[in-house]
Amino acid sequence: MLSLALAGKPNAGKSTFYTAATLADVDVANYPFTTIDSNRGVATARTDCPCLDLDERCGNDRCRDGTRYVPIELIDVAGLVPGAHEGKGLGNQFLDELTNADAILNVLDASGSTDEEGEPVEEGSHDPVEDVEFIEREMNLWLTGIIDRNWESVKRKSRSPDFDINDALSDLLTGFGASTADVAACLRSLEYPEDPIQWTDADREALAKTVRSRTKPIILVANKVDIASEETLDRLQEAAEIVIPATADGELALRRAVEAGVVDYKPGDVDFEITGDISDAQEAGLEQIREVLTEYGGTGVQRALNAAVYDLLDQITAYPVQNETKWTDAQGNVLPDAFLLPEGSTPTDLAEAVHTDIAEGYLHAVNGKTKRRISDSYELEDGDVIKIVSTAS
Ligand SMILES: Nc1nc2c(ncn2[C@@H]2O[C@H](COP(=O)(O)OP(=O)(O)O)[C@@H](O)[C@H]2O)c(=O)[nH]1
Ligand SMILES: [Mg+2]
Repeated sequence: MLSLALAGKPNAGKSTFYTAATLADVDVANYPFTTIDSNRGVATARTDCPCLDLDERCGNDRCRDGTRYVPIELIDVAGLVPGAHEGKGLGNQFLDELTNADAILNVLDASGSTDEEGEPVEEGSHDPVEDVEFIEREMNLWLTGIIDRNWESVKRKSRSPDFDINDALSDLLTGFGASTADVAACLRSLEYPEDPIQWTDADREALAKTVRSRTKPIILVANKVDIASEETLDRLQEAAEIVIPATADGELALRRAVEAGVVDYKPGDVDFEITGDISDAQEAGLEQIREVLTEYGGTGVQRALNAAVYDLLDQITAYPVQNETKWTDAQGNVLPDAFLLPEGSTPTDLAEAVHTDIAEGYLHAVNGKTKRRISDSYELEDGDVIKIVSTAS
């Protein structure tokens, strides 16, 4: 399952974001690792369900009236402080937690009410733009440290006649979540001395940066927009490529209100409806949240998850079915599963994601929308409904 990590300074709102994003997940029991520890849970990406093309909605647990929620893993990494790569704070432990992540949501306090160490200060007295690069810098330094500490062993290996720099570095970097293909791509983009003995600190640092940005891309979540100044937000928007204004607190309040049955709201909606009896104070609180939603087109929590999944990681959603006409599985469930796959994935990649047995017995695939057989090299499109014909199914 795709994995996103929330990183940032203490008090930026990571845990609030995490709680909101993982609350009211209908199907958590099906995902055993949701209970591995308290800071790893199931959140979702939001997309249009293909059942919108059918006469009736599919009725899947994760489909709400044609809005489909696809499970992803979310990790709440405890707060990082500057110097974490040297073990400051609880540094290394937390950087290790980032290892499993496919992408990082850098949550920062856009209101400037926490200083560089994450200590509360008077609102607006810290410039959050200074926090933008900090996660990236700590991760780069941390990875550089790992490469530096292991360079002796790379040099030793290089004396062997069948030495291959790509293999040696892949061994070193798998722990960071970098595949052999990732390492090869990074090396192609760099200029470096043939002989590891001649590598300089700058060469190793450049390698670390490239590997980090390829395997742990980052988007910025400008949290606490409800109390942030517009001027700061404008500057934040310019400081990074993808910046999502958000109110984690607002999302949490809405999801709790939904749980209590007093509000009608789907995560990612740009508005909500009050449907139950609430106190004047509660209503005033919700109306304040509505103002933020109206201004920013939602609370930003779902938008941040979606931006990471679909924009940063370039995923598509594909729906495997057994019956290409009814879009059902063997039990008659309509659109039972949704899989996130990287853009450019093929029917065989989908088969692999469903089950290795299905992949091994793969014969061909049928596009559920056109009912036509598709080639093995067909590039899946977002929202495709695919029947995989396999000796194993
Ligand atoms: N005003 C405002 N406060 C928020 C928002 N999100 C979180 N907070 C508050 O910020 C504080 C720190 O939040 P927490 O999630 O514990 O931060 P963490 O240390 O990054 O996990 C708490 O008091 C939250 O209620 C938000 O969107 N707006
Ligand atoms: Mg926390």
